Amino acid sequence: MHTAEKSPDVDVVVVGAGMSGLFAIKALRDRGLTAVVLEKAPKAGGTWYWNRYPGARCDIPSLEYSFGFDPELEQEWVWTEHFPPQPEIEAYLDHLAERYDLARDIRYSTGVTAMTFDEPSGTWLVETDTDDHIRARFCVMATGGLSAPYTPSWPGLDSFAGTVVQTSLWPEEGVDLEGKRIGIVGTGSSGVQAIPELAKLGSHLTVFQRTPTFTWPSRNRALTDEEQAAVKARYPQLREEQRNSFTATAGTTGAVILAFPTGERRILDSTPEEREAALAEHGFDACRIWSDTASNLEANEMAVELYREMIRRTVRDPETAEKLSPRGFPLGCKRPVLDNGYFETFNRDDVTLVALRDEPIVEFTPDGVRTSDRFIALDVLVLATGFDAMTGALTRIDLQGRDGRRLRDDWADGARAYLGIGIEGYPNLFHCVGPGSAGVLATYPPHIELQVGWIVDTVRDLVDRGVVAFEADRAAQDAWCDEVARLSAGTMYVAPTCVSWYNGGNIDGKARTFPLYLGGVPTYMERLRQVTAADYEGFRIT
Ligand code: N01
Repeated sequence: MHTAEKSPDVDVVVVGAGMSGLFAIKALRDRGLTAVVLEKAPKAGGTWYWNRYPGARCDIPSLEYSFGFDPELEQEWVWTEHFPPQPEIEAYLDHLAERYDLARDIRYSTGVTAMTFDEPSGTWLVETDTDDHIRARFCVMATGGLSAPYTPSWPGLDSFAGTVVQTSLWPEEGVDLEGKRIGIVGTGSSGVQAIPELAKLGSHLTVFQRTPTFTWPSRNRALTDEEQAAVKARYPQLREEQRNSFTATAGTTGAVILAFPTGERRILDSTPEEREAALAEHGFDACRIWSDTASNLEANEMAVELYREMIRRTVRDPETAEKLSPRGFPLGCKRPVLDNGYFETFNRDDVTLVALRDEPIVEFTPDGVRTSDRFIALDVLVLATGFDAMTGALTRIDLQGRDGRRLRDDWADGARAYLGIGIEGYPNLFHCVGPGSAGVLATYPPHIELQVGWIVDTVRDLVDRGVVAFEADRAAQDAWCDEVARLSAGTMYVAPTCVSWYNGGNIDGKARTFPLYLGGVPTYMERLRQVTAADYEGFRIT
């Protein structure tokens, strides 16, 4: 095709209409750019559309887990609970789409299958499963960090005659669980939230656990009118606090995201009496109040023992308590989990725990599952088995950059990106909260406003300047990846015994790297500002 025939249909294709995509489309439009959003789901919402399993809710306070770009919106929107339940966040995002008339630029039920960069014209051709071919000058990948579900395979799974459902692909019409024998695999955040609810709905619940979880009582509660009004009265300050906070949170919310220790006292110096007093005062949180657990594995193990003691005090059956107790990996290496009565659920007569390391799954049959020790009849199998996190949503697209390079090949040994935004070899492509940014270590809406705001401002500037290609420089990308690695060195996130979706260890065969920027949001944003001021230092402009 002649270059002239490759003139773009739009300035920007945005992939995904979750939080980042909705913000991006509004911001692009506000800056006078044309854009089309391609969204696989039949409606907006991203994570908060797909994850509609019983018990799904956010673990960041609702008044913080929201956008601050429109003072009227944040004043008018009413949250009902401290931690917002999924339906409420979905309704909030629906409202956003409607309030700013975003839907007119969104093509729903349209999954992106392939993207190819054409170097002479400096354009991307985006192809979809509905046979769209859209040519754009720039692409903004608002594909989410936890949006590519991971489905393990077991022998015979296809023969299982009951219902199989993934928490992250929960159907809008719901699943009939009433009185059913339910099995659930996975005890991360999704499993821990679903388990107490599934136990209430089914006639029996079997929990298949591979690795025990650190989870803390959420102490969720209804929001009173008074506390909501108090926050709304100081919203500008709260947003400022978020922008200036390491994790884009206000107050003490950051502890939820990082599980960093909050106290000043060393557990290594503590007496048994002090530790007992800590248990009496803080319960499960007693393991998080010491200063030395993030940097010293011996201290960390002492704190974990406090945690195990709390499980023993909560779960009546000693054998079940022991199976639920984390061992062999440090506290704080994974995303902390918040629960609503998780351990108490194992005191119910109609809930059974199967520890898969002692008793692995052998096969599924039409009627249920056979482990090494027994047969368990099931009507419904729920998979809370997590995600091919941070990279999966991009590598599942056939994404071809310059010179026919394919992203899934380039990232086979781990994601590499400059500033978590641009990728060498893939010009004119921007990634929202991608690998190399603070990403999931920050509260999404404020982080999105800052980082996606930077992307949109940059695109506006590049369009005004008639730039054909804007690409991360190899040396700058390498230096940034080194910086990301340097910041995580010595932390629990990269402890050899830590297996998590943060470091790719949750997926068989996936490269083990920790691609999150641990410098905090303010430092990250300062860096972006410096890059802009130095005429996009680290990017090559053609
Ligand atoms: O996924 P996970 P998730 N056989 O990867 C198990 C966010 N989130 O969806 O630990 C048996 O944490 C796996 O076992 P193991 C939040 O950031 C937030 O729960 O690998 N088991 C693990 O138990 C969170 O961190 C909220 O040994 C298998 C589970 O499946 C992130 O999403 C709510 C298995 C996966 O846990 C991901 O959470 C929900 C196999 N073959 C999610 N494969 C809130 O805001 C996997 N597992 C509250």
